[in-house]
Amino acid sequence: MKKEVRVVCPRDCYDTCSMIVDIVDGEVVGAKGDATHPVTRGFLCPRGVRDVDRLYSSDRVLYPHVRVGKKPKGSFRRVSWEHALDVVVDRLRSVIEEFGPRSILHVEYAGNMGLLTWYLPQRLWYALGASRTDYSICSKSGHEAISLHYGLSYGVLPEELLSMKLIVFWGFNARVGAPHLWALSQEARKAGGCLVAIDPRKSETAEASDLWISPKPGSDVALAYGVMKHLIENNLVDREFIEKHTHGFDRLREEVSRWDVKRIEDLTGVGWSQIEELGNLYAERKPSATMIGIGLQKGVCGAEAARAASLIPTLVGIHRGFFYSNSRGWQVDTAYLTGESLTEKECWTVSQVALGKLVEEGVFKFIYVYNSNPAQTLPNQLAFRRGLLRDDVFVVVHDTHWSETAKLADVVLPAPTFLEKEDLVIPYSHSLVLRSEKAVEPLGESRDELWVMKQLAKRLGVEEKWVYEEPWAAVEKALSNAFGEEDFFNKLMSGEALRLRPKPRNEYQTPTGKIEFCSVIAEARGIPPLPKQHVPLINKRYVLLNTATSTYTHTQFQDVYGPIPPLVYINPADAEEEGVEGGDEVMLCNELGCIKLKAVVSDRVPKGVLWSPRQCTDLDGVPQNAIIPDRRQEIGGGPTFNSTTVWLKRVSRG
Ligand SMILES: Nc1nc2c(c(=O)[nH]1)N[C@H]1C(S)=C(S)[C@@H](COP(=O)(O)OP(=O)(O)OC[C@H]3O[C@@H](n4cnc5c(=O)[nH]c(N)nc54)[C@H](O)[C@@H]3O)O[C@H]1N2
Ligand SMILES: Nc1nc2c(c(=O)[nH]1)N[C@H]1C(S)=C(S)[C@@H](COP(=O)(O)OP(=O)(O)OC[C@H]3O[C@@H](n4cnc5c(=O)[nH]c(N)nc54)[C@H](O)[C@@H]3O)O[C@H]1N2
Ligand code: SF4
Ligand SMILES: [Mo]
Repeated sequence: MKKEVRVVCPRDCYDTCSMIVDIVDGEVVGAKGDATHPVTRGFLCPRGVRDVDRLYSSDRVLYPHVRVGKKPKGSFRRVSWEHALDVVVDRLRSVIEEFGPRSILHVEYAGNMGLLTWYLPQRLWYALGASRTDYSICSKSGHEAISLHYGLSYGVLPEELLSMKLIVFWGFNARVGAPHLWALSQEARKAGGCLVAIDPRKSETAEASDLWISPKPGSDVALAYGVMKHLIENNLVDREFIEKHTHGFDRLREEVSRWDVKRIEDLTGVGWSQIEELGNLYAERKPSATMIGIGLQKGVCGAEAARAASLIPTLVGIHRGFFYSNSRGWQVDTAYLTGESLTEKECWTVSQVALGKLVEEGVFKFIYVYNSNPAQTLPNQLAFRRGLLRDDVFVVVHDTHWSETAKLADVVLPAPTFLEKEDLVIPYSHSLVLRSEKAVEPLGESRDELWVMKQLAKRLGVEEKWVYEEPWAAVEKALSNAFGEEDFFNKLMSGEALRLRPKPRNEYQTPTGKIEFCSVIAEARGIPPLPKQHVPLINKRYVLLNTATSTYTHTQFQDVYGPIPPLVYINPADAEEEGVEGGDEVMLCNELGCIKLKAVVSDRVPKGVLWSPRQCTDLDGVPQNAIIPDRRQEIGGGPTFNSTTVWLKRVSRG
């Protein structure tokens, strides 16, 4: 028997596609993009089309397992759910008794962005008063930086790209990371729009854009000031708009006047004529969209770059003429879903970026991980792993697959993938929400996150009623303001696609109610009120950029496409200086250690810059994140992956 089921791809991805999944005799045989969805437009990325292989992959965790023997050696033994839950609950009880709930840490992220998978299952941990992370690993710094000037960080909606005359991808490799936003921008281009990419390396997006600007890594604030200087000093700004909707223009003008052309050119490595060209495009081509990449803000000066870029469209008179992520523009009560606003207990929040050291020190005695693979994705990775391997630290992982973290755990629990459960996903770019149906029954003995949470809660005797709330009732409450429609819930349940109600584009949640070039809140907090250029990175060492590739979502899909290639790209001039040829094995080293990769000599990276697929494992099995420092940004505490500096040494001829 054949049927089609509509599922929403819940991966941490800008596009949140609607998928049509083909099922024959109860088995998924394929998936295609929903042609009726205005952003999915009938196609899926290389990951989406192979989700069926990930569903039936031999890497699936299908049964509960407990470790036999000491970590890191030892093996896993399949056990019943009863037994696994008893083991977990016994340990939870004894840890709470001896060390208190603060020594329990739950670590989760966006492996599946579904409300029933990611958010609601946290209620148990909030009821216990366990510790949590600050979710700083990805986009937080950029959100907070842009919010300093705009109140909230929401902006352009993807479908508006179709009518843009100019689209600037700023540290945003959309062709790889957001293929549907990229496809929409291609339509804009066909209609006469111009595409610009600002990226130190010739990314897939840069090579397919009309103009590629290649600043030195971490110099984007200087570049943005250059563009603003050109606009202000040549009277290309929208005076009336500035007068009416902004605060602090004089301070910006003063700052800009301190930036001379030579200093900008030196810092950025970009010629003034190219900066003028970009400025003129902004002045002439309206409307425009400045697409600020999450990648842009993952550096020491990342949040500063994001806020600087966001100010340019304001100068030319566009309300929120940028896109970063619209997640903070929706009215979804996530604190209700997670239980954060329901608990009376104080829950300690620790840095996700700098988690490694705390775990290494044994601060947490019980760590529960789901929906994330931190033993591959967190910086200062070796410290994190040493922590997981401590005798006095008990680690439980609930995952769909045998992730690196699962392999280091004491108990591993099987989770169904998004194809085996129903859910609701709130996108972070577009506004369309539709229920994701269950395509097939859970494989093996996999049980969903809510089931596990309730089992644990019952056994622990947790009394808070909200831990046991009917899931869809909780979702209905959390979304009561999200759509601005009375009957939204029944409509969603019957399969209708609804649009989230975006906040008005010309509303600014700042102290002055205006766009603040000079941020009042920043000033009060002792943060520079205007974007600040930090000292750029280029010195005697290389800067190692590490970003997404099209066949993997972070560490996922290695069971489908093979290991993330352990490669490093090096500019031909640097290769010559270092005596490196393509195929050679090279060491990248810094204070944290070394990783060994295969060299690719390529002018896709400029001199002084290296690039490697992010989160790969090196030729000796060492994770890339072993050499990525856990330095946090001042604004938002975000990561600095793209500010990793290394020296390079050839070890053997390929
Ligand atoms: N295929 C795929 N897509 C994904 C993901 C995935 O794993 N795989 N992950 C999703 C997630 S969680 C995220 S956070 C996003 C990330 O998606 P993006 O925001 O596109 O981020 P990255 O791919 O990290 O980097 C984007 C670009 O920034 C450039 N860059 C690095 N440093 C600088 C700098 O200092 N200045 C400038 N101007 N550019 C710089 C890099 O060279 C890179 O080409 O992608 C999402 N989409
Ligand atoms: N070197 C380097 N490291 C980085 C970055 C970088 O640029 N460079 N980027 C960072 C960024 S932006 C991000 S967002 C993080 C992402 O870091 P992680 O969230 O750790 O990323 P994933 O590897 O996608 O891990 C998701 C896990 O969730 C599991 N999973 C998927 N669906 C489900 C489900 O329905 N239920 C359960 N229980 N589990 C599920 C998957 O099998 C997988 O093991 O990585 C960060 N790490
Ligand atoms: S990973 Fe992103 S682009 Fe790929 S199918 Fe899912 S939502 Fe679409
Ligand atoms: Mo991310």
